[in-house]
Amino acid sequence: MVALARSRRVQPQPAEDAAFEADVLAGLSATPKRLLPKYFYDGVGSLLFERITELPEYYPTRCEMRILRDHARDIAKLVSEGAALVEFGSGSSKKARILLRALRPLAAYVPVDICGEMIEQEALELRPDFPGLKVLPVTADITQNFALPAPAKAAPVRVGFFPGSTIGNFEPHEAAAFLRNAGRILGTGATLIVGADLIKPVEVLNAAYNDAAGVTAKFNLNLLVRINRELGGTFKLDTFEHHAFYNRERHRIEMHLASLKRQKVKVAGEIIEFRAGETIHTENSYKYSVESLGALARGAGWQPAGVWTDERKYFSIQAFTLAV
Ligand code: AVJ
Repeated sequence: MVALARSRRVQPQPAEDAAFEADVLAGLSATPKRLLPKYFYDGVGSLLFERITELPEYYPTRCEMRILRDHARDIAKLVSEGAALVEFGSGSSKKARILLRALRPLAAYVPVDICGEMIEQEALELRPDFPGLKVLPVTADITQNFALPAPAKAAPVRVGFFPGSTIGNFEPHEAAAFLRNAGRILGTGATLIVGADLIKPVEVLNAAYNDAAGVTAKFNLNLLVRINRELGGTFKLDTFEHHAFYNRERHRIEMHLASLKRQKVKVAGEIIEFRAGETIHTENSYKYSVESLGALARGAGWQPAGVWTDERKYFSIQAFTLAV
């Protein structure tokens, strides 16, 4: 379990601060207003997301863990001895642990995450459990280019691991760009193991993003808390409401923060005006089919190499190899 006491304050880099401010101001000045979901994951946001994964309505994490446990041996066959495992957006590394237990000895495990606090802590907890494994965390935005640590570069082959359906946060064209970029980072002979949430009955989807305990609402609203703290924002939390719904045409869950009244809010010295009912679009969570993700990956230079799903076909783990 992730304890609140565990989170330390780490000063964000000035460059990250500047990017956050610029992205927030651009998003709140746009029509319709929007914010990028990657900014959910400050220390508090990462802990709230951990709580989401334990909610009864939120099936993706449990399904993915089940698939990993049931098929770890099969999946491990795609990772040769001495390979480097690079995890994109690793968060708590809970899923990597399952995979790591099934894998042959690796050159290194490289968790990459935007939340430095989280992965440094996870690395500390992982090392004693996997003695002999080089755990080399990289704090980076996975949508940007980043350098791999030397032992991962020197390995004969690199395997990407992108669990959690984080790929669903990207627009389809961005997902394709991400997959192409991952191919560049991982290099010749690479394998990529991706977790993707599947299209399913709308009631199941809507419940997963509108939990009874209100944790998803808190997670969504935490973005405003973060803006208030880091950018001198004046958002009044009780004047915004969590909205989440499945958009059938676009196969995605949309999350919004709706202003309950007409109001003005100050952010980083700028005044942002809201109409009553106007929303900030904070997240898309795209749902795929095995075929639609396969087509996207093929277009980005990857060849389908394996698919595993749970019994209800709620979630999928899909493997690809880099086409030469
Ligand atoms: C981490 C992007 C996979 O889309 O289900 C959970 C984030 N947002 N509840 C998802 C999220 C609201 C999650 N991903």
